[in-house]
Amino acid sequence: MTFNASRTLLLEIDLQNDFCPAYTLPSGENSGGALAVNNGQAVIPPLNALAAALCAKGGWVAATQDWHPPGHISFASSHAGKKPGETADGGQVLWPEHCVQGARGADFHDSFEAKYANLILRKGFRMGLDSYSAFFENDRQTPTGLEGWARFLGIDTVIIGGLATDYCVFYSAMDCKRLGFATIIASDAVLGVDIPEGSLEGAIKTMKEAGIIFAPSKDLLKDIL
Ligand code: VGL
Ligand code: ZN
Repeated sequence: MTFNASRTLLLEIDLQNDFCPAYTLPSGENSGGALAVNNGQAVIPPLNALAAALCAKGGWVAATQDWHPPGHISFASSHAGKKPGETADGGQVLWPEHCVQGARGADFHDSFEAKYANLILRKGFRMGLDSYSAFFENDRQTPTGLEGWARFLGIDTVIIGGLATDYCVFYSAMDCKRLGFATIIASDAVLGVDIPEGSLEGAIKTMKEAGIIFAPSKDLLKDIL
C-alpha cells in the first residue's frame, strides 16, 4: 500500500489536555484530564512523526478540537440527577464536563505538535448537539465542512489517529469511509475510553467490517510517497 502525499490527509482527533491523564497548567502545577483516556498521550509521538513526514512531502494535516460551550448537552452536569457514563433521554451518552471553549483542558496537549496542521477544526460547539465525528455532528446531517475542504483539495486517502478510538475516532472513520475516502487507522496512534465496557471492542470490529484498514504508523511512514 502506498500513498501519494499530495492526495493524503492525516486527521488527528482531539489531542487535547482533557483526554490525557496529565497536563501542565500555566502555573506549572499538574492537572489530570477531565475525560482522560488511559495512557492517552502515548498516541501523540507517532502522530507527530506522521504529520512531519506528510508535511515534508506536500501532504495535508487536519487536527480537531472538541469544543463545548459551558452547560453543553453532553455534560452529565447539564441533566438533573444524571452522572457521567449514564445516558440522557434521547440516547446522548453523558460525560464529565470536558473541553470547555477557551479552558486549559480544551487546549492541545503540550507534546502535540499542532504546528503541522493545515487545518484546525472545532466541533461540538452547538449547545444542544454533540459532535463526535469530524465530518458530521451527532444528528448525522449537520456537516462540519471537512468533507468539502478535503474534496476541494483532491484528497482521496485519510489516515486517522487520536482519541478516543470508540467515540470521535470511530465516528470520524465510519463517516470518512462512507464518504468514499480510503480510510486507514494508524493502529498505534489510537486509544479508547471503553465506556460503556465493550464499546472499544465493538468499535474496532465495526470499523474492520466496514473496510477501514488498520496499519502501524511505522508502515505508513514508509508508504507515504
Ligand atoms: C470524545 C466523548 C466526549 C472523543 C469527545 O474525543 O472521543 N468522547 N467527547
Ligand atoms: Zn466532547
